[in-house]
Amino acid sequence: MTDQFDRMWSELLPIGRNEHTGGYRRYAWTPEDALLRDWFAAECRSRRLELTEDRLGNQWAWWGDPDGMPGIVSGSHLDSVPDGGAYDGPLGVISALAAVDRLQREGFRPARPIGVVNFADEEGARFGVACAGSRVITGAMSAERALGLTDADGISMAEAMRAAGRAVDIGRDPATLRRIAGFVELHVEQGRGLIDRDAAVAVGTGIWPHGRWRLELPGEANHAGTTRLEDRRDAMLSCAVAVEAARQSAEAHDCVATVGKVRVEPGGVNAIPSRVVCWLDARGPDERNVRAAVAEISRVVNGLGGTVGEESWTATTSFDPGLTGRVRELLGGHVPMLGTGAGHDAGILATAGIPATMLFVCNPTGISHSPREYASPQDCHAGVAALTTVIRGLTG
Ligand code: HGY
Ligand code: MN
Ligand code: MN
Ligand code: MN
Repeated sequence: MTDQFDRMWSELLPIGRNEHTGGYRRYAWTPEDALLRDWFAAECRSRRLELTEDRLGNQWAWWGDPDGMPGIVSGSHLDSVPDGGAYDGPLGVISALAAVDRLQREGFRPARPIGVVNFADEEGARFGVACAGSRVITGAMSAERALGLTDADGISMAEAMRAAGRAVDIGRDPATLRRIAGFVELHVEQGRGLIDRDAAVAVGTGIWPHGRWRLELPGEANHAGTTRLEDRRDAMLSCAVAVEAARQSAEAHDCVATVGKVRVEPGGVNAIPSRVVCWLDARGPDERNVRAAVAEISRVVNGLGGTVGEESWTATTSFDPGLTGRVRELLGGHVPMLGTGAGHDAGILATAGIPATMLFVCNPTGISHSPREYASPQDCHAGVAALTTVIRGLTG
């Protein structure tokens, strides 16, 4: 193997891994994140890539000077969802580094800079908003809002970054975007798109519109044993009604809705819930349908005396047709094209007008955001070979 994929993979595997479930807990600005960042920095230094970190903690490593001429960037993220899989994010970062290995070993001399990026906080598992790193550098979210996001313990992103030794600067740093002529993110496929096709790699066409909403359901704290049913105002029952409404509206509007995170107050086994906060994730091929479904769910929540707050929204993303077509051509013109319901930093960059596209690597389980997520070594290496071909073609 003319790259160090297997070594990098084996080094990353244990970081943040839960030995019992096999899943990962790699949240932004935690000790696990610090290990991952240090690992990435050492890998970049060993390849003589010029490493910089921007004010939201996105790590950029450059082969060549992007201030002389904007470059082609690849990479992804190293953070995870709670008990997430091993491939979601890290496969894209390691594949980009392995592609650099292959190009450096063949004596390739790029005509434009090549960048590798580790985006900060892509999953939003700790602070609640996905793709925080790419949203801030593209202006999709203000640095003030991002740095003010708090985790379940009330710690803000700014405090967490300071605790991780970062000087928190909310000033503008427009330089980052100017350095990117194109972005190609390799990612494990998070659905069944490639399973039914005899292909290891697909090219991305775009990302469904998707958003996150915070639902608050009120109730009245009371004793679980002495309060008659007719006297109860149980916030958890309201939450259950809201979740069922989400399922029905999603079905009625050809989209998907998930409530995967719930906070019950006061949280005692023998205390009737006085308040439930939960987060709705809704997505689908058609924006109007997603909006209609969320509007219906909101009416149910409001009818229960609750509130609905939009936390993030990403409109339909179509990857740059020129770049996508060129990538497909470089791969021989016949690899499958796939849209996805999963959000990615490539989608945030594309929304900001940066030419971006994706490569997906087959996941035979069709499962992601789970320890069961998987990609075979053969398909992972096919992904590196494809990414190497693409980067060589775009920078030669
Ligand atoms: O939520 C998503 O679709 C992505 O994994 N952040
Ligand atoms: Mn993910
Ligand atoms: Mn991801
Ligand atoms: Mn309707």
